[in-house]
Amino acid sequence: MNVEIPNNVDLDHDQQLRRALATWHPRFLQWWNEVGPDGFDTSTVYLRTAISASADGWANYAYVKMPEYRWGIFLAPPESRKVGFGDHPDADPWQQVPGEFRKELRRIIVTQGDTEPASVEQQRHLGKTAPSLYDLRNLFQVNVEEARHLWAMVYLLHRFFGRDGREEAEELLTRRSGHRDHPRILTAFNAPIRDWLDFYCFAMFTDRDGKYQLESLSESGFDPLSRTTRFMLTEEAHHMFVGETGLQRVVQRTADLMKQSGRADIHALGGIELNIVQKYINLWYSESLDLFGAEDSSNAATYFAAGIKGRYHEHTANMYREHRALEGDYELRVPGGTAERIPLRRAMNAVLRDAYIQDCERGLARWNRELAARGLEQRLALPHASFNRKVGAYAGQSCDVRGNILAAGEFAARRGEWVPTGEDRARNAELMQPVYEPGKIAGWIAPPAKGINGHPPLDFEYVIMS
Ligand code: BYC
Repeated sequence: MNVEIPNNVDLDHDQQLRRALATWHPRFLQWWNEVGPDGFDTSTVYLRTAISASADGWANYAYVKMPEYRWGIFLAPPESRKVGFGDHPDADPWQQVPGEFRKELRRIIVTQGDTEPASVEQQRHLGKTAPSLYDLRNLFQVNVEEARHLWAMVYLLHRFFGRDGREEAEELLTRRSGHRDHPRILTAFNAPIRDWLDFYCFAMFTDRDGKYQLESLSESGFDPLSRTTRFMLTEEAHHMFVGETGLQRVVQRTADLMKQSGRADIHALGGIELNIVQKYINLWYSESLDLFGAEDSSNAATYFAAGIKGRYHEHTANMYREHRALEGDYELRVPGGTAERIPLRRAMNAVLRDAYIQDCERGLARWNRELAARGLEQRLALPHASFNRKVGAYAGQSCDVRGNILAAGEFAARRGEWVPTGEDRARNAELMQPVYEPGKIAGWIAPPAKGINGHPPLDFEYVIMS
């Protein structure tokens, strides 16, 4: 195995891939140094590194300086399967890119790849305000793994797309989140992540879009894409855990302070008020719904027909009656409009998004249990799917969080009721002072229930500053 780049793609014997990576790898490190986590290059972090794709190989814990992290290339083990859906469900999966789908596959891989470095850029400054060493370490774990996911997509581009793949791999290091002239491809990856509530919401809602997109790509007839994304999903689970439990801990602390004081305005007591938590949820959930694309999408129909991108658990569960999706349609209700019927194949983005919404609702129910357990009446909720949308059937409509259509100008005037204002952010910034001492945690969040890899949740040096 190549010691510098752990892999299970026989890198040592793939001269073409090694040559492509020899140019790209130093450029990647330069990118990491320029826009990766700010200020912690010399710190030692207790990180998990994937060194093989076997059950015991992908979770190796050790102290590592982040720039020395060994980003690797891993594919999940091959499986005996057929394409399984679309126009040619009985075909064998493709080991090379079929010429007729080259453009589509490249576009999907580039779009997926673009989100990974974008998220690292978005989270660049968070280390300076971490509530505990446990949280700081989790942030860095997420960052190095997103960067590894970039490697995974770059592997596909280098290995299967020749010269234009190499050019796309370069571009992935050139675009920048939020940049006016060279932004990242999808909107949510250009939105700033300013504080830790943004981060937990991003990991809960935006990473969860990642889960559903990766799940649908793991069904792909292009076998290397399927195997690459299957391995990425093993890492992705931790990112969503960070988001879901992070928000849960915020809600726990807020609920404790509300119960103790008998009031909702607990900022002066050091907590984040529940209505502010709700606004962050409104913002990141609606941004993340946009990531599924339009409900009625000819691109999605093409991907499905070709066998490039399936539905959630197309193969692995008994979720669908049949796998061609040529019959039936999807009913879309738009506020103020009549129900629209979309032929099923064109509605694949909406079908995937519905599975995602159900998953998000599960998270909400979990946080609400924290409120109920303390005898509080308030509840958190997901906004209506029409709220704050810029992509798809709801784009261009102004709706409130319940889906009521607003008069012209009303959305702009009342925006601050629903999404964080500058004042809300300033109040969070007051609370979010860094806590870097083992055994300690900031006052606005409850301690984690468990530590990492059997270590104590707080009383452990997850990051050693230097
Ligand atoms: N922003 O038919 P439409 C993750 C464009 S997250 C800007 O509606 P389609 C992660 C679209 O490109 C998962 N533009 O959409 C999470 C198209 O442009 P053209 C990332 C958008 O193509 C956290 C036009 O609008 N993975 O991994 O069916 C941390 C009409 O397109 C947006 C993927 O997304 C938008 N939101 O579906 C780290 C998987 N939405 O053709 C990582 C790969 C649409 O008119 N991507 N447009 O120029 C795809 O499968 C699809 O491209 C999409 C959109 C699901 C994104």
